[in-house]
Amino acid sequence: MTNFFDGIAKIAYEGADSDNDFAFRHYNPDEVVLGKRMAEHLRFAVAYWHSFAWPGGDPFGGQTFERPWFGETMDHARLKADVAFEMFDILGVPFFCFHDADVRPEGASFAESLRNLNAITDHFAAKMEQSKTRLLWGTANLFSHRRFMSGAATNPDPEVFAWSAATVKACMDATHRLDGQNYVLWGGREGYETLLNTDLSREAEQAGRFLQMVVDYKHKIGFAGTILIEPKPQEPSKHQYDYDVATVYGFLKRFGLEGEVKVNVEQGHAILAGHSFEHELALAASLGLFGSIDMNRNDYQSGWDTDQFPDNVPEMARAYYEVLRAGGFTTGGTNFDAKLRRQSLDPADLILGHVGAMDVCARAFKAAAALWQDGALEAARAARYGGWDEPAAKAMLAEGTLATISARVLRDAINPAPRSGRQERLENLWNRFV
Ligand code: XUL
Ligand code: CO
Repeated sequence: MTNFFDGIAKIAYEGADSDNDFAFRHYNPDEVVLGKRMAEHLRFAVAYWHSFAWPGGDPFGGQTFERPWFGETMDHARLKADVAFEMFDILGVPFFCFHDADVRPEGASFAESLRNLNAITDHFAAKMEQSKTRLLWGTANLFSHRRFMSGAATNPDPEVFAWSAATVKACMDATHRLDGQNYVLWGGREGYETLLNTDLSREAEQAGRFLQMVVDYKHKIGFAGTILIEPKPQEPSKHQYDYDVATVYGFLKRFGLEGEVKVNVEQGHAILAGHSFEHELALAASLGLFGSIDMNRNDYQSGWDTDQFPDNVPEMARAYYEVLRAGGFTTGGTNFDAKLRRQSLDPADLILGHVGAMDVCARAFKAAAALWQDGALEAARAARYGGWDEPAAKAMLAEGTLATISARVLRDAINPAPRSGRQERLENLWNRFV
């Protein structure tokens, strides 16, 4: 025991009327909803980087957090892991996620960094034998170190491409070793700052080739998890190539990878791209790309990636309704890619940020599940498209031409009568559940 969370006991479900800060009011992992335990529907994950590696800086000031594991030695890294697994246990979270750079000190050479990563992977493996927490996904940090300032796979320097490929191999090996459910690629620096120095065609070819290598390696080592791309439109780069779900789909099609790679959709990134979270989720599902979610919001006023814990039940309910329509998570889950506010110094803040987020998600999920079970919304949607079940409509779609359709419009004197979209009625229905 490290005693970092001194005196904080395991969080239990106490029901909506509890006045205990350190209790769940809505997240009851064992409650069965739609035939499955809530824990299995929601599949919560803690993000190692924000909770244990982020020092509390912002563009105007540095570190505010003081943690006994801040330091660049393996002893620090092991202490950090010990505290992390203590928090996973207090929260009862089934999963965690990490980047290489969150968990090990950077070495003086690639070989030393690799040795450090492998040693921490061993440490994680030993801890996971005593813990119920599993790995939702691993990933490589190809954006913080200055070597990646002009991109990783899309860098003009082939040596950075090589370094990035070797890094992703190491992170995939660690993820595979720890039986990760997914492997994520977020290309924070895969984009450009100015077109004046950028060759878009080359950079796209490099990114496509890189992803093909990732998919080949997955099959070579027999990694059974899902490869996920996490779209984001900008920040840190001015323009990022994985802008949104639609852009990622076009990229995957171009390189023949649409059957191999899915998406990890983040709430805050969806908003930065000018979409809603539910739009990105619905589109991912309709394109066969839905994989996992990062459930962290941005501040709607400041307009940048503030990575806050979710606090808005109606918004999260829209998201979980789309998750249910997509058939729920398979390898994916709900990762809190969220950090505390930099004034939230206390160990208790770290616990309470997650407790609140898990409760908001559970409450939203239950509302979405009740509406899904009720079926009225899906019935209304199906009725709206009911005309397409008629034989003539089916034939038109299957074998019609402009000429045959035109002949039928004239012959049958077709004259469509506009019908209400019933939006207000459906909004009222929605609000009866949320
Ligand atoms: C950055 C972001 C990352 C990815 C993993 O905005 O969301 O933390 O989730 O690299
Ligand atoms: Co994210």
